[in-house]
Amino acid sequence: MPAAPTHHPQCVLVTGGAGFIGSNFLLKMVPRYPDVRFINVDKLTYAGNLLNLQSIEDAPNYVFVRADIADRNAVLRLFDRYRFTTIIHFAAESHVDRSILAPLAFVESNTLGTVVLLEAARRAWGDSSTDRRFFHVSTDEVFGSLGEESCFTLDTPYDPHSPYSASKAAADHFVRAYAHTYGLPVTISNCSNNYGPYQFPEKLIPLVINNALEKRAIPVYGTGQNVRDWLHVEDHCEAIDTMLQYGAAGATYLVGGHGERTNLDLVRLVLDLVDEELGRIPESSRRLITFVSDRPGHDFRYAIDARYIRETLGWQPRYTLNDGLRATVRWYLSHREWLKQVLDASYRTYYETQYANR
Ligand code: NAD
Ligand code: TDX
Repeated sequence: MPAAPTHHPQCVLVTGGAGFIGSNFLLKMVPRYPDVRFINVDKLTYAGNLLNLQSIEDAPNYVFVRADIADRNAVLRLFDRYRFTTIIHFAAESHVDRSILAPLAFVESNTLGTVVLLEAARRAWGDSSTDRRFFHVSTDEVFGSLGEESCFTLDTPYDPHSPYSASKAAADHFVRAYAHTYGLPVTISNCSNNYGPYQFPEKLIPLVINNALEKRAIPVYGTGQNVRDWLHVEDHCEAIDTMLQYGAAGATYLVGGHGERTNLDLVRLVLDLVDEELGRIPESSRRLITFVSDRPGHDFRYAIDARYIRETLGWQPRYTLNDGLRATVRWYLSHREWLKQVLDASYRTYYETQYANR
């Protein structure tokens, strides 16, 4: 790691802190940095859950505000009330399948919401050269799809394919435009697929665990040969902490787990772990695997070349995929109340819409 920090966070606006990655981040950082104030701003969509944050809700350095980042007046009021030194921007509509069903919410939250934040930061920070940072959490999906070989690098051109990734790519372009035009001090990270505690069970890994628990069919899109690069969410949160404090202003970092698997291999691995943890007959849950029609425009493969962050900032993942998946399966099996609470009527309606007649 470089010797000296490049940024010293004091008052941090965390957007989307009630979601999967945001809550994992706050659960770690609020106790770790008692002298730093964290203001969590979240709209509490179906994906936001304050239950995740119960252990820090009374911490003296933590505040929750319910607001929509695309609501300009609400965001300006926040910037009037707090003197933010730092913005860590997680808030987004994050599920590709939902973006295919209803794209406009993605443009509003992911693209417009980001520009509203950038504009508020530019007004609040002016052209002051004091220590400020806008940290934008983006995704590897902005680069499109890889073939069997090679990885996404810092030179890979943008080529988003889904409404979700297009809305994130547009946001990335605006972040760079604000850096270039107004000198806003920004950092962008493009990360691969995360997994771990508190992930909403619309995403592949928690969906597989939950359906296996309920002995329901496990829907695998197409032939299951698509490849994702899986990173444990705690490794991602540590990477963000490092990039924020030690990364160069204006830099982009690619963050990945070297955890490439085909979806079918991954699903089998998760099911075998569930069987082992529940004492079921080994490999018995594999019979639940059901091939369903493919996701429209389904990207074939994602993989990250994370050399730059490793070589410049010394970050690398700590979890192996096997250990991370075992810990994740155990977490879901021991948090059935959390699962029950998020699997409400709106989840069932979504599930019916997404998976009926596939
Ligand atoms: P998530 O869907 O679990 O959580 C998103 C949070 O943002 C929720 O709490 C939601 O209520 C909030 N939110 C949504 N729209 C909002 C709005 N308009 N105003 C305020 N709050 C709003 O998502 P996640 O998986 O935690 O992803 C967080 C960020 O990381 C996203 O920007 C996503 O694009 C990015 N990312 C995710 C992954 C992944 O694998 N999950 C990988 C790379 C990058
Ligand atoms: O039921 C399913 N069956 C299936 O085969 C689901 C939900 C998914 N899949 C496949 C599609 C993908 O190839 O599994 C893979 C992973 O799917 P998701 O969990 O939906 O993730 P993905 O589409 O890869 O996007 C994720 O990683 C990048 C996050 O949702 C994004 O927010 C992040 O930016």
